[in-house]
Amino acid sequence: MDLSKRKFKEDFKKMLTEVYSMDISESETTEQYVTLGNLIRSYSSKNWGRTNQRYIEKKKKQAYYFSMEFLLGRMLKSNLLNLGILDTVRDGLRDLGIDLEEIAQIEPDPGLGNGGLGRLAACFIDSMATSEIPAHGNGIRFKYGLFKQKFVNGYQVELPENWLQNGNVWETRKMHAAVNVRFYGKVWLEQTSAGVLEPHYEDTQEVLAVPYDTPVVGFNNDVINTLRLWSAEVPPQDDITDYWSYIHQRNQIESISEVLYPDDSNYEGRLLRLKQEYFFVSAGIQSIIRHYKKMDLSMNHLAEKVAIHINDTHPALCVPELMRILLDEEKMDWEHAWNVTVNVMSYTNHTIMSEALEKWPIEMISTLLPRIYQIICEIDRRFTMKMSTLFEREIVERTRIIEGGHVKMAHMAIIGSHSVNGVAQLHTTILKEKVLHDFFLVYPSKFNNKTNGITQRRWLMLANEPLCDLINRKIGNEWETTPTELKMLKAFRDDEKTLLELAQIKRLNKERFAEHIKKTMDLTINPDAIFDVQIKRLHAYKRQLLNLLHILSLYFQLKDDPQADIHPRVFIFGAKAAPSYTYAKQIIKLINSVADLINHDAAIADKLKIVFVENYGVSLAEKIIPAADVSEQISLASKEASGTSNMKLMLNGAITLATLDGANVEIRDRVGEKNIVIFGLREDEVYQYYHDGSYQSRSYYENNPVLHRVLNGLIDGTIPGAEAEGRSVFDSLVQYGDEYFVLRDFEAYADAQKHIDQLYRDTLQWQKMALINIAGAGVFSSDYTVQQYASQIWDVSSKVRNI
Ligand code: T68
Repeated sequence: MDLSKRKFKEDFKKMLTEVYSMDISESETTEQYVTLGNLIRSYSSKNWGRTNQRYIEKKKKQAYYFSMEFLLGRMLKSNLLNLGILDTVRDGLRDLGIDLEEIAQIEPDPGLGNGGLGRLAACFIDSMATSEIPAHGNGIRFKYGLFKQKFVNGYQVELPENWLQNGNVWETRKMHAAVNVRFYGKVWLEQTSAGVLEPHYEDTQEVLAVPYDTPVVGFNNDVINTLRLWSAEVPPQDDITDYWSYIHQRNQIESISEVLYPDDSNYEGRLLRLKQEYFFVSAGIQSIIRHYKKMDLSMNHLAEKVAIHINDTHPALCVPELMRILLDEEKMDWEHAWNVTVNVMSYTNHTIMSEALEKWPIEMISTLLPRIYQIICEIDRRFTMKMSTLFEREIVERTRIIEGGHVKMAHMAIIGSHSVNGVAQLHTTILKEKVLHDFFLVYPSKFNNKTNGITQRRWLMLANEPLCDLINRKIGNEWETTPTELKMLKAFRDDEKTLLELAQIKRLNKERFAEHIKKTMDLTINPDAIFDVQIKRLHAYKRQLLNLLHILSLYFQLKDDPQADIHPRVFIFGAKAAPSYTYAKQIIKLINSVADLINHDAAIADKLKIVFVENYGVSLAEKIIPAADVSEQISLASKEASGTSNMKLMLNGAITLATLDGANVEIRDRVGEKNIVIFGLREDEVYQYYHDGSYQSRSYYENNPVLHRVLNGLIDGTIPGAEAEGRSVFDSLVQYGDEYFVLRDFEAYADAQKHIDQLYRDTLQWQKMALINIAGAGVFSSDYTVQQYASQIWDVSSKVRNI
């Protein structure tokens, strides 16, 4: 948008007076933040309305991304950037004596997601608006986001994340668009005079779903899409007969949108979770149908105007819910309704971990959602009937929805969708060949890959302005809208001046991060050290333990030989563990105890430091990633569906140290083997071990002296304060089979780390690798990813930019 600095300053002062009756000298940061937020909203409101109007007038097909999680991060600067007024506003505020950075820090970081899956949804909505794709987000307005993590004596403690406490400037409550969602009760079908079956309900519980809309601003293109998040409320009642039972009922209803479940990979079979899933699915679909009806088109054509995306299985009830509406409310016959539903729906799988696969007990679904359960039974009946004529009985039994007393959500999503995708090439291959092989036999053409992506706006333009400026000076700014243009940087791969500038910027970012750590943790870290970063949820398969065992081996090496030739390192961790995941919490405690030991050992001094940041989330990631030299992507091959921090770190010039897992494989293909450090078991070797059952972790403990010493260190009192955790981890690795092959990969990992140490010593060589990584990161822009979803899955228009 066009905005002069003069106009901005006037508007800002006027808004401050309107909202708070204050002038600038009286105002504090909080008021300035709210004022600026309101001003941005007023600037965008016209284009928000216009975008919607355009979609309606042109009867555009629209896509709806249904996701339990949207891990948005702060929105102030991202909105300013996308509106094209970041610099004007920063300058204008400076004139008024206000620091934009300070205001930006006031914004709570809406943590409405656990990790990669939720953050992906946030990158996607940003990219959809930017790519001019008529597509919106649909989710839950959780009152409490992912818990706030504190360390007490090195243990993770969870505190509620009350992000809405001081209001939310970005959202608008849309009472007129509220809908009713029905739970419980009895249902029976009666034939009408016209001969159709009509459901009748008794004793149901009605929940009012109230939408809160947030604008999703496209980058420099006047497009503003919508993120619609639903809140659960009690429907208005004019006769409250029993006050206390009303209060009880209200609490029960409001609890539906109260808190995000903090389990990122373990399925939580709780009733409240099932309620959450149906709640936002039903509300979202009802609202889409309401909108569609305004176009006055037959329901048979729904799939020409609407695409619904099921992000993981959490919204899989979309399938029976749309069927319910088409059958019961629109009076369509089964075949037509099913045909429409399958054409509307598409599904993304994000994991191969079996413990994450949702399956709900029949008892629970049939009690909570009796009509939905009837429909699921009928989908299952028709599926098994049809497939029995085409495939062996075992395949049908293994693929059906209802089995062993449970409703399998992934099966429902696959059967009810026309597209099923994995999130990286390797992941999709594993789905087709292993995890979902039966379904691949049944529906080969449904399967496709869409490798994840990240938005370069948040993860480079906002997080790393110095690097961004350098890139613009070297190659211009076309990459901002066509990220593959970053490849132009390769022309500077041997240009010493550029490489030294790159080194200088990294150094500056490391200094800034070191200052932050000094301030927040009172820990001094040396910017000349290698900043080695592992930031992701704490999970055994991600193998933070492998990292820790290697750190211990360096520690012992330095204790034996203080002169050992090891380049100084700062190992940076950021990770939350699911509150019920005991083993992950033990690993956190162990890392913190090792940090205590090493960071306070005067003999080690600056050579090794461990920084485990508390409460890792989007805002901290924005600080850590630009300062990273090494990107740890060390999951057991086959287990990490894609990973996305790998892409963010590479874009910021970190060198990837990785197994060939998830999108690491594609990163290697992009940058070439010389510009990444790969180690460890390959996916086929892992499967071979599963097949022949020959892995004996104990033999690695017994035969590798370094590993022997390190593992003994866990149980011989070397690490004060973590005796129980050390023992538990030791046992899991040595006694109980080492499920994720940590000991098997240790030696290869230690060698790879040595290689990193050597490479880092040659600054020019290292920066050349960094430059090639930045230059190769463009393909991993989520702009491209969503453009592929738009054209290959949703069949909606987009502005495609030269993939
Ligand atoms: C992640 N999954 C994958 N799940 O682990 C990661 N799960 O490889 C991938 O890059 C990313 O998705 C995006 O595709 C998750 O983040 C969850 O957070 C989650 C949340 C609730 C229940 C299950």
